[in-house]
Amino acid sequence: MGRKEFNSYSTDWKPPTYTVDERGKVVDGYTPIGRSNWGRWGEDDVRGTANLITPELILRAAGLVKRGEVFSLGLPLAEDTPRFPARPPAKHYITQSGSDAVVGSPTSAGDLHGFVSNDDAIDLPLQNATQWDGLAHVQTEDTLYNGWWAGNITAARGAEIMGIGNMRESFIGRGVLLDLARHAGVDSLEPGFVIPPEMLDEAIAAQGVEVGTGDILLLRTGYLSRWWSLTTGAEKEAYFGNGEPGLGQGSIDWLADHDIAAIACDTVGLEVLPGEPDEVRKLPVHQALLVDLGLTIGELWDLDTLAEDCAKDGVWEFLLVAPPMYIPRAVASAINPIAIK
Ligand code: UVW
Repeated sequence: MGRKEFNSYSTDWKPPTYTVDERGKVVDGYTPIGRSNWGRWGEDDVRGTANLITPELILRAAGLVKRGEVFSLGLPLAEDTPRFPARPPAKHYITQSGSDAVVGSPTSAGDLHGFVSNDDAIDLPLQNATQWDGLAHVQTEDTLYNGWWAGNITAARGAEIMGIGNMRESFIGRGVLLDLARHAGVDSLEPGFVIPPEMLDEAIAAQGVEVGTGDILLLRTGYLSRWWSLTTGAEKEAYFGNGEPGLGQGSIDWLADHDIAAIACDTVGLEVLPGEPDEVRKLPVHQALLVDLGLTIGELWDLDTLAEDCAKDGVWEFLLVAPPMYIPRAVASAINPIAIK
């Protein structure tokens, strides 16, 4: 970057050497450094591994519903909900209140005068609370998944390419939960703990479940359940600021090998924080999954109640219904994922 802070510049900055073609794709620029799904679903693809969920897989996932038991995996969209401290909390407010009518103030205009209703709104950072991070969330060397240029996303016009709205019919399929905290015999994996790929295999074997093509994989670390035991605001800020357990670079090939459609977890960032000492780039799991593999990431999913139920009946697979909101040019979406057993 040329700019460091106000009125201060780095002499290390170099202008880009790549060019951009007429479709908005980078030419002679970044290409994935490891496993890659670029081109797998065509040059124009903007959905990545969401393409793996076929109608046949959705039908099969629907067959997993045996008891009609429904689990909401979404955190409340409220000011005190767990969130990354650098992002402001959700702010919900009433825009029109029927209470005003009680004291005689009209709440509706024109023909509707006399009709009394309550309206509301919410200010919500889309990377907060339970969310999908869409494929436009992260760029590597000015490049997004499948070689799209980062210049397609601007503050003025949003994500003109690869907005989360492309996924509005996605992420309905077979969900598989791996309860890594339970498998390790702890309430919560420790901040900074790197989940090794062998641990994923061990949990799969211990739970007697399989993970394969088109699945939506959910990882429970126990991180959120510990958060609920904190009482003061300062404790909560410190908790989120002091790292979290998560995937390391060693799991990237595992995820690519298992050909999953999406991955979600109960932490803020899915990957281990602080990062590993030998990391090849910043937040390497984000860059590998979102940019190189086109694999959508879910964060801050509330998996505790579902995990309790799965431990009780020994069934760790279910129908998962988790499409993002249809916000055409957004890069992420808050969601209320639903698991049905
Ligand atoms: C972190 O905040 C670490 O990740 P994300 O931007 O995906 O929420």
